[in-house]
Amino acid sequence: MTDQFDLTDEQREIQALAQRFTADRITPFAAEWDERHIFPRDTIKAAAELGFAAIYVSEESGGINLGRLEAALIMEAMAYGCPTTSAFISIHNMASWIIDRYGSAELKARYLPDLVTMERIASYCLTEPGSGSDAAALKTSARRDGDHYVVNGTKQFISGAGENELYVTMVRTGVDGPKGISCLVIERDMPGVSFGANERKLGWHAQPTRAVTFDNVRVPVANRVGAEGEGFRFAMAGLDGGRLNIGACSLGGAQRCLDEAIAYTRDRHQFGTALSEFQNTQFMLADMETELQAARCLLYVAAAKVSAGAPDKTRFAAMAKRLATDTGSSVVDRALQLHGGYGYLMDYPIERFWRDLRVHSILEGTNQVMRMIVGRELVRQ
Ligand code: FAD
Ligand code: 2MC
Repeated sequence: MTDQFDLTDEQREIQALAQRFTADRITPFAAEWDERHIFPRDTIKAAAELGFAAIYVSEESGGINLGRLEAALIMEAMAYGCPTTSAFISIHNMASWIIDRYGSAELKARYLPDLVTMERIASYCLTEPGSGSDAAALKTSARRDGDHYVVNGTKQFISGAGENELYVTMVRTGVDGPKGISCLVIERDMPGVSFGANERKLGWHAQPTRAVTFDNVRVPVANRVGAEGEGFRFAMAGLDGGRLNIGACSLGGAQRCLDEAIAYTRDRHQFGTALSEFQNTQFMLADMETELQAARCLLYVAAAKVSAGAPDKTRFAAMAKRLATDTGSSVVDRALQLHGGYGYLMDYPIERFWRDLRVHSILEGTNQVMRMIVGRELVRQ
């Protein structure tokens, strides 16, 4: 029985590799990236050298072709240093996987070599100003004109926008609703592509978020991923994995804050004793550890289901994302409380994780949407 619930040797190796990378290249610098709003492109590119830009891209396309559990382990490890950077790399993985999984041989040959090395980085563009949770209501239009589509519309809240070279974009080519949506790879330098101002955010300071506007952008038909009308399904399938990764980013960030809280409460004395000797402290730490382990177990099961293509994979990914992100934020909040006033200061890392993890309950589908996915499947006849 134990074997079934343990990581394999190979999984432990990949986890250790990601942990070493994080300790060397992320953790020492993350506070400065946050404070000075630095986008660490060199570090992100160094992650690509380890294969982390194409974790579940096939080997024939240059990826390392691992499963979703391995991806979660990598994201969790990197989020221990910087959830923002880890999540950024996750989004690139999601966009690259969509091209590898559903794109034509020609499209893959054109883009994947640069994506796996992160010579070029990809954004994922679904959200619009008028359609967030109701993603299938998107309006960005792609009208066919010979060998091209003419794309018009605006995407909102796009991670990496302006910096990234490629935009895996859901557009409307047909009827209203999900069946009229297609997926196009749009290049930053195509005429008519422009970007809004970098959003001023509560967290995720180490990466830009901007609106992307398409004004009569002529995109070759050859840049369409799959057939017309399949884009929404690709977008959702991508998010099955993305949601696991975002959950893993919350777990990694929360684990860091739990470790910081244990160290801090052993060190800090009040009323003549270490804070860690108070039963209240031990009970809080015990609950944080228990809840984190429970969320991690569900996330790893969900990851195994997405890898295996299980029929209930989407429901499990939604449950795991909901639980891991809510639990992660709650653990970080309690870690902050255990630091007292010092937890509120930028001299300690907790407040950064508190801000960075907050958005994980909102993006890649709000946690209300996660409940919708689970709930409606439960009551479906
Ligand atoms: P809304 O959909 O307007 O929701 C507002 C509130 O209403 C939420 O609490 C929601 O849960 C609730 N609600 C909505 N419908 C229902 C319902 N039926 N039942 C109950 N409650 C409901 N998008 C991309 O495509 N690509 C990106 O790279 C990207 N990066 C992002 C980065 C950041 C920092 C942020 C903040 C967002 C990013 N997003 C991105 C967008 C993100 O996915 C959306 O913000 C999210 O899906 C919610 O959409 P919305 O903001 O329009 O909120
Ligand atoms: N995999 C494959 N196909 C899927 C799927 C999945 N996980 N989920 C849905 N589909 C298919 C579904 O089978 C259906 O096709 P068919 O009619 O052929 O069976 C089609 O897609 C439409 O699905 P629904 O009927 O479920 O669509 P609906 O409009 O009712 O709701 C909902 C979909 C609410 C789940 C979806 O709009 C959603 O996930 N909203 C949240 C948006 C979101 O997550 N945005 C994240 C943006 S990215 C981001 O934030 C980043 C930081 C990158």
